[in-house]
Amino acid sequence: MAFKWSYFGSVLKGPKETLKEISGSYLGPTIEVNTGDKVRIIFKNDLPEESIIHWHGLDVSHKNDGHPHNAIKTNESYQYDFVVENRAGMYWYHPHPHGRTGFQVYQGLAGIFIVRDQEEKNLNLPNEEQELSLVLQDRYFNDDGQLEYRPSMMGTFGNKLFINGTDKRKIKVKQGLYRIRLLNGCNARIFNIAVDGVQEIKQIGSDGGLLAEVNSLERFYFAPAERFEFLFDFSQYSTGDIIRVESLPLVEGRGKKYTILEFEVSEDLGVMFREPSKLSQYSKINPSEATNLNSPKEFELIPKRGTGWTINGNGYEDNRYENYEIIKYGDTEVWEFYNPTGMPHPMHIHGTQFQVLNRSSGQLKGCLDQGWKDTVLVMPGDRVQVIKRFNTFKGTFIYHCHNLEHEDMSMMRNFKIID
Ligand SMILES: [Cu+2]
Repeated sequence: MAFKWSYFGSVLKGPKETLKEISGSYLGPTIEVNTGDKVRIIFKNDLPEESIIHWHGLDVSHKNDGHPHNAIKTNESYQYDFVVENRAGMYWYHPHPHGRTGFQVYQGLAGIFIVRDQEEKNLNLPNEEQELSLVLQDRYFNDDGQLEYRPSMMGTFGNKLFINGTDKRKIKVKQGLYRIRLLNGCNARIFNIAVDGVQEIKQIGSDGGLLAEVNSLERFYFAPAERFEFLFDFSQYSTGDIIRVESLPLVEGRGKKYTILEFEVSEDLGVMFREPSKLSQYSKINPSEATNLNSPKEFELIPKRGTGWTINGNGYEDNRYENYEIIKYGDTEVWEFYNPTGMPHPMHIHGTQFQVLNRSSGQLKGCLDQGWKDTVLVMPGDRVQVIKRFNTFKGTFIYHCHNLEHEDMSMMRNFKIID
């Protein structure tokens, strides 16, 4: 495949199942750990330019977060040491050097990071062969079949879809219940996902792991960096049946639907699993816990001539914060993202997972607002309030648009957690 760059890994110490290669894929190895595990990762940069790795969704200290400030040069190494504090879920890793994230991810740099815990194990969800983790990405290939990076104010969009870093978009499944995790690993593409002929998609998890109970959806917007987990029962189908996961037009009547991937039902019977009635301990953050419930911090997502995309008119500057970007350690705050532009912006905040309090366009719009989140889609015209605890690590972190071209065009800022 015409991809240039990839993460390669090997286990130096510990269980060798911690790393799993995806066969034929340009993605890095899938990393799988348990909550509470102590992890040491040595990143050696063999690229011809600066880079650093961000562990997307993991709650780690500044030093371990892949802040652009910590990017290393060619041939240099960077050591990460952290304890996995997150609950079970699908997280991921990708580069984060300022101005080059979009390009580097596009070249093939990304991988899945799975966390497991005891609570999840007790549920006996479909596992082994009946658990799928799928990364959706698009790439543009020109007439000569060469990968081409074409960034613009809109982002970059491909003419070819990849599932888990391969062009195999038909997946053979057994007749049984499956747990399917999706990650939108595209630079800029937002899907409007539906499953052909299915009225109720049974969501069980989000960015930060399992929900409290099954959430039924007919369709949903799926933005870069978001994760979505659902249960799907293939035993209701017959051998040879094809089930299509599709993307509908983002705006009804504008554009055509297209197939993202297909499941082909084989004659094999899968292991019997039951859908649990209760999923996970999940408690909503009480809004009254916030120090600023009545005066949320507002973040306006706007373009600016000469800068590109900004947050409140400010582009990214290393080691710069506005007053409102300084947070007292231990506080819980409400942040409001306001999007007066015509483009959607998936906003990602590093550090702890947050919860979506409300959005002005209403809950029925089909955005993934359930559960613990690290990325929230802010649709054109929308005001979205999220509530977040800043109670784990002090130091400097970033928040940004996860349309990677927007991020590289400066739609990123620091926030600092202080005593
Ligand atoms: Cu954006």
